[in-house]
Amino acid sequence: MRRTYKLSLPDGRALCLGERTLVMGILNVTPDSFADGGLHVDLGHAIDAGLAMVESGADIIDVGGESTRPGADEVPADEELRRVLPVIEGLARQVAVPLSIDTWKADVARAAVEAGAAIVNDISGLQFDPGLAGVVAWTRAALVLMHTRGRPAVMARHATYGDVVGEVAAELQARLGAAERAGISRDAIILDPGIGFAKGAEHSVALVARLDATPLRALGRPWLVGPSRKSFLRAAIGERPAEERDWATAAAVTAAILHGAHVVRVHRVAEMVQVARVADMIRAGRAG
Ligand code: PMM
Repeated sequence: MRRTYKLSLPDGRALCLGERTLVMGILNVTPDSFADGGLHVDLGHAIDAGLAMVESGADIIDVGGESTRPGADEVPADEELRRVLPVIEGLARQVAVPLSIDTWKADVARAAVEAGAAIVNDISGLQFDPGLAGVVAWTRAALVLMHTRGRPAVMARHATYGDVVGEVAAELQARLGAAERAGISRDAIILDPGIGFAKGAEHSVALVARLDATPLRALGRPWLVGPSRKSFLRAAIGERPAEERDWATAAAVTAAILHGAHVVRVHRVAEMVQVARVADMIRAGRAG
């Protein structure tokens, strides 16, 4: 059995993690994200895409206004807010599922939570902006604490590990400690191994394959895994554009669930909801 967790959200709701896998739909409102760049830059289009994800069975919508693809440039907070806030405000009025804000910036997180986001999805693991932890603690938002090393522009050069599972576990343990010292409740935190972030393909593969290994399991928190359309998939399927990696994503999502992921972050929600339901069924070992 996968461990179950109850995650309290700032609006009094709670997310149940572990009974079935939750599907987080990716809504990037950036002109340059690597996997769906430019798709949702228009406001009406972005909100419609979010509504369609909910219709397709998304449990969480993750709104992001800065690309984190390897080597990407940083976006100033005011530009990031200009992109994400109208989308969060619009969706918060129309959908019941929790919204998350994919940002590492304190100012963006604060405004997004005030506008209706319930989860702060921080790819930096509270490392890039010293103000972010305080915002999460103060707003009582849930937090996705992801493993990475260095900013996206330079992270590739930090992808050196002796024991990737042990090192990622130790570094996440340190980030958990920092979060708690800043006043964030441990019960509000979801961990993420950071697929593709300061990782070579072999590291991403090892983390999915060994998500249930003792050092990671011992951290005692639920897991979000984000393999969708990522470049490590090319190690198995060869060079293909990101939009042609959805079957490969389905395999990685299945593997992540069988190894204990509680939440999967994906582009193709309708398809991956089906994938998650079948993987959950097989994991449970009984039909239905
Ligand atoms: N990957 C990306 C962006 N945000 N957040 C979390 N928690 N985990 C991830 O793996 C992750 C993320 C990059 O992918 P995208 O450009 O397709 O959103």
